[in-house]
Amino acid sequence: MKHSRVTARAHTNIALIKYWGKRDTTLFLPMNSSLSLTLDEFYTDTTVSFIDGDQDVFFLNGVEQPLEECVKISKFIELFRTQSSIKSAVLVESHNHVPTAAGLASSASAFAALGTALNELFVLRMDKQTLSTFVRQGSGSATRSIYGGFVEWQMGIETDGSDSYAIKVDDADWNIAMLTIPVNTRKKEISSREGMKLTVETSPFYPAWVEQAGQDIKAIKQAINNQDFIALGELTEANGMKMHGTMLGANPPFSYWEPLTVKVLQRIREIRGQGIPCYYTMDAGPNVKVICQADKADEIKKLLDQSFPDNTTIISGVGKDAYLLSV
Ligand code: 2P0
Repeated sequence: MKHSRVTARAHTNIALIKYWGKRDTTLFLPMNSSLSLTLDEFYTDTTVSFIDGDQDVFFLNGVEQPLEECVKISKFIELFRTQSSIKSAVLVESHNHVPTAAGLASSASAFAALGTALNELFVLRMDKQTLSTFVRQGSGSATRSIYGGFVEWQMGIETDGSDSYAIKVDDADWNIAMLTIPVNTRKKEISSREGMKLTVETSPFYPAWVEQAGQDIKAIKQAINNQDFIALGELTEANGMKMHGTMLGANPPFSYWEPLTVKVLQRIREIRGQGIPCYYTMDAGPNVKVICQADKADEIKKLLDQSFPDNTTIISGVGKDAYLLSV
């Protein structure tokens, strides 16, 4: 049945083994496989509907977006239109549900929600794995937001991207939580897309990153299989730091770190030293995420809020698969 209006929700995800670098910038094919945790606290709701005319229209949080944003979205919608007999223009209305100033507004939940909604609107009914290959072409990290829990984005080896998709590794229903410590929520100067490109092209550390990421993903899947939280945390922390190390080797060198980032990392190591397991990771920005056991999350948040009262820590549980809210 053809629907005239569809709404979908997708949650954001934080990589424990990072995606950093593309082998194909058009198809968004990564240089390495990555693995993430989907978070229930941060998500995007997107409504799509057919409209008259030949121009797609895009509203984000109630504000009509400028042409360059619409062009990106239109390119993505085109992937679905070409698969369907329906050729209509689409109105996209997206709402990001991210706690104020958390700095986590994410292309991952955005493209996963939009793709999930378009899959239904254009009556394509692709399975989740296939949908993840479409969503990937909006933003790489969105591939993983199709599923909840621990999710692997398998890099694949084909040149057409058909085997570069997400799979669910585990429901992460064994006492897992993640904390976010917002350090600075300004828009970053170097986008992750530019940052990873510069790193691939100029950092002599990059080949070592690819090799290490390959080893880390095998080891973390073993840790998840064993429900070994300590191994999971240690691998997460080490992998994130290796990714940030590649950027210092780029030409010109760059870093997303700020002075407060270093203080937060130090404090987390201290808390761990007191016997509470917790491990940090960072993405293309100065904010810190901490993986911990869910029953310790309140205690760690209390300690962090005491040390950083202006940077309130946000606790998140495990998010579920992207889904249709209404059709
Ligand atoms: C990740 N990041 O695995 C890594 C770690 C940031 C650091 O995926 O160019 O917005 O749209 O594919 O997905 C952020 O990069 O980049 C990202 P594109 P994306 O989560």
